[in-house]
Amino acid sequence: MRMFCYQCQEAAKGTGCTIKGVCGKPEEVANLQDLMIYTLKGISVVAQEGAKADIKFKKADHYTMNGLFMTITNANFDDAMFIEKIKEGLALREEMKKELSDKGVVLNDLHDTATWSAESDAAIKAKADSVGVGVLATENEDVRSLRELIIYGVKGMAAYAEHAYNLGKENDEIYRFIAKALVATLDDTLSADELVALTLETGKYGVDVMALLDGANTGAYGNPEITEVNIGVRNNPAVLISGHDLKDLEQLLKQTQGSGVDVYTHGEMLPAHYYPAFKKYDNFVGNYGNAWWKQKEEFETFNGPILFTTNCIVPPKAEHIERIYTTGATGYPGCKVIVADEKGVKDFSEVIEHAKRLSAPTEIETGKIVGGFAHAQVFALADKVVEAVKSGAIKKFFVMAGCDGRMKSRDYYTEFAAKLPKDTVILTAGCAKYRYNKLNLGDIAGIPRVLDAGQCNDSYSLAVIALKLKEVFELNDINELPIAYNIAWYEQKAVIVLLALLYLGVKNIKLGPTLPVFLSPNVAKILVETFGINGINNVDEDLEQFLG
Ligand code: SF4
Ligand code: SF3
Repeated sequence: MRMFCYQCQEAAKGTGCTIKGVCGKPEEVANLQDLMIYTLKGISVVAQEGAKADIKFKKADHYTMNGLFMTITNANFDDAMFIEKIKEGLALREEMKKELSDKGVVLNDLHDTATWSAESDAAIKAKADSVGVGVLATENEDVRSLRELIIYGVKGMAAYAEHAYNLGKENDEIYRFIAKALVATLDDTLSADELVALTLETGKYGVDVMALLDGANTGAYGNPEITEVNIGVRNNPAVLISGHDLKDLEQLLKQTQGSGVDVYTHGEMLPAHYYPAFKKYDNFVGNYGNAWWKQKEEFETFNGPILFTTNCIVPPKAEHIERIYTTGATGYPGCKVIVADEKGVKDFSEVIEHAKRLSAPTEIETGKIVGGFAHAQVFALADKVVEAVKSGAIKKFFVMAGCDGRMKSRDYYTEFAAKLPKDTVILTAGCAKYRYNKLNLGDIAGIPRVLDAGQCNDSYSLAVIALKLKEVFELNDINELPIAYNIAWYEQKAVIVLLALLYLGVKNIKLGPTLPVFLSPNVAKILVETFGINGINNVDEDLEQFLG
């Protein structure tokens, strides 16, 4: 087997990608991503030794966060970037070891992750391809399953931590946990029960990181508010910005002011329109297109340059590469990378000048979509919502947060939303919303039937809303609320969102369109028995089960 990856919902044949990723990730990149994780484990081993002696390595915290983020599905396909990053990691690890030994800390019997070295790019590639680095190095399938579940959780955690960090917000406890979790995945003495406990603890830090990011986003840009977002176009050249990083968007908007270049959002950047701080930019026109997987066609008609701030990148057509720019953790061979200076400032002038040489976007749809129902906005409507529940006008809420993806089986979510009774409301977040946010499902006493809280991390808002309703209705258990969970997942941010919901005590979540293949039968059994997690069936039967 040349590669093995089973971290996302599209893993080949329901077992794992072994020749090339369904996502387009080639074998070399898959193996380098494994080595990236391997390197991060080694750095965490050394960082843990430091922590015992009260010595902190801030640089390692940030390096680990970014390295994890780079390995998320569809974030980075650039083998050269991984090689450079791994070299940087090896140098950092040795620097950390030297500092520890200078301070009298004795480092004995370190794991291979913390001792291996490579003198050349070829040696790094050889190490990446070697047995013992990747997922299958753990032979027991249950231990492997739990270890990977934890690793995918911390990947999602790292992504959210990095967005918060970009806005100047950090939480050292999250970094400590990430290091602890990575080291735990090397520990052969841990029992399955201990790994299950660590999985739940991952969920706890998942809640913390989403709260941190929520505070960072709302602190910088205000609380999301009800907003109509234009989905049509204007006649100016434009930049399309995709991904999840609001700081990148802010810098782009500032730099495009007065340039004659418009800015549109794509995919997960749509919720940026809900923040008050971005409303002052009169060139921030609207959202172009749909979820990530439709980007090939949509980039064709957009005509202008595209800036990726995070996942999800689909390997572009060759003729689009020269107008695709990446930044942050993202990368794709041949695409230009915009790097921040030491103060975090990014110069997007090249992207803006590029836009001026190209045509305005071609219109693919017209109209508006409504969103902005994060916790503060919903609390502002609390009286109305509570009244609608008490009067029976709203019978049930359906949390349908998560990811979208290209599989045909995801039509389920469109059909499910369309068939929901008229006295139900969908609470959504993440790119899953594109499956039903243009269906015009109407409203209940002025409350739209699709309430979009924002990006996938804003699932935190949905949890805050649920906890608030529990308080208002004086219930003992979050599961007594008239809220059902039918969540769609694709990549590792959805894993941390799921673990966070489990940590908060949410039971009976339906997870689809398929259950993660990285859950071994025994681990899946634990999740089913302890939390009632179950897969989707067909829409009619599932509706019956939810409403019956
Ligand atoms: Fe396959 Fe998903 Fe891994 Fe890509 S990220 S290689 S599609 S399992
Ligand atoms: Fe979507 Fe990639 Fe997960 Fe942030 S953009 S939710 S899939």
